[in-house]
Amino acid sequence: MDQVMALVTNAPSGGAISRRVTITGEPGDILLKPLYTGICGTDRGIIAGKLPFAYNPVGYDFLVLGHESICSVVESDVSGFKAGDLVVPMVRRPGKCLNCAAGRQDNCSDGDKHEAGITGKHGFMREQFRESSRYVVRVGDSSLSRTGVLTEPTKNVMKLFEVFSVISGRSIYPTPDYSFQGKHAWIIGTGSEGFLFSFMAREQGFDTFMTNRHSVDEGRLGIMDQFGINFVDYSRDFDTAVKDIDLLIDTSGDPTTILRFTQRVRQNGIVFLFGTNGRAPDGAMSGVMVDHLVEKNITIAGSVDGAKRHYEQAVSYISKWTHEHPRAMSALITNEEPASSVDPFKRGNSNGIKTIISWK
Ligand code: DN4
Ligand code: BGC
Ligand code: ZN
Ligand code: ZN
Repeated sequence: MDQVMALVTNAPSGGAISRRVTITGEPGDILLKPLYTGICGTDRGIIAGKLPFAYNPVGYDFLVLGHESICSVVESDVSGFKAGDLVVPMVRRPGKCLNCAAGRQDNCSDGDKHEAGITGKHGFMREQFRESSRYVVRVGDSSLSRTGVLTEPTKNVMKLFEVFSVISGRSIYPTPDYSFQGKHAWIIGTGSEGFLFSFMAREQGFDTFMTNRHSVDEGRLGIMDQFGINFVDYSRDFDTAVKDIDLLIDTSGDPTTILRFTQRVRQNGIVFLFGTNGRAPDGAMSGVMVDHLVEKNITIAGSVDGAKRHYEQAVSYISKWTHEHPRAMSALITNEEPASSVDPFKRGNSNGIKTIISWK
């Protein structure tokens, strides 16, 4: 393949530069061009040199960044895809374990998979790239050429809620109509994943609360309002406001905060750990907390990544939400930057929700 412009790092040392690269021999029956790529905490961790598990592909002294994208097909050697189609490439490529062989590399049993833009496979932040159509998800709704970039982060949400349905099926939630109406979902953190989890909790019928240790800006409150989500600044109002949690989803990765909210989870409740922050201070679990978990049948579960069907479900929900709440979905994307600049990686995420890079 010819030289293309790309945003690259040197993993795991870090850094980010825009440069021309030549990448040869990548398998693929379909040629893609990104329209937009998204930046998440994983990308920021890699360029800061804080993710020791990131590594360059074999034979390269760099790694093309990016695992969130919405792409357009440039040319296809397979039936079912044609130039101009919108698609989202998946992050993970399978290793050799049984889960990977079954298409469930999201549940890889030995860690021997690769992740685009993270571990040993070049990512999507480049002018064009070849991809195997097996790892490409169709986006049939042409109005998703921008918000479709949220498909990858949303597939994590779809998988977590599938695991939720497995765990919650062990008992009957005490609603007379066997729904989740009147049940309480709490989501810790107000970043993009926190919003996407909250949107899905609303879809399931939960009374939904987003929470952080500080107040949030009008933009965030406006999005919550459109989806019917409540917000609690728990630094001001923990004792009276935080109670009767049936589903707790953490996107902060902070052990002390997770344990504090877990105290407020009631019988048959489920706690999902999703956020990761290896630098967070330790949190100690008390004997009282152990009793609380045991006596109330509370489950704590971790969830990472998602399978192809979760990407497909994510496309359907992004489409639904984009049509029902166009302003809120557009407002989730707070920053759009040109592909020529690596500044957005360095800037952090303090003011914005989701930063995307335009390749158009
Ligand atoms: P993000 O935009 O950094 O959101 C994290 C949120 O947590 C921010 O709103 C933080 O607030 C908030 N937060 C931090 N500490 C606390 C605390 N003590 N109490 C309450 N809120 C707190 O990241 P994201 O939304 O893109 O992703 C969320 C997390 O999921 C990250 O840790 C990712 O590494 C992880 N992740 C996991 C997977 C997977 O398992 C996939 C993608 C991301 P503030 O400090 O910004 O105000 O598959
Ligand atoms: C991606 C996941 C990936 C994880 C690895 C996340 O940002 O959404 O698909 O498995 O990073 O840490
Ligand atoms: Zn990510
Ligand atoms: Zn595997």
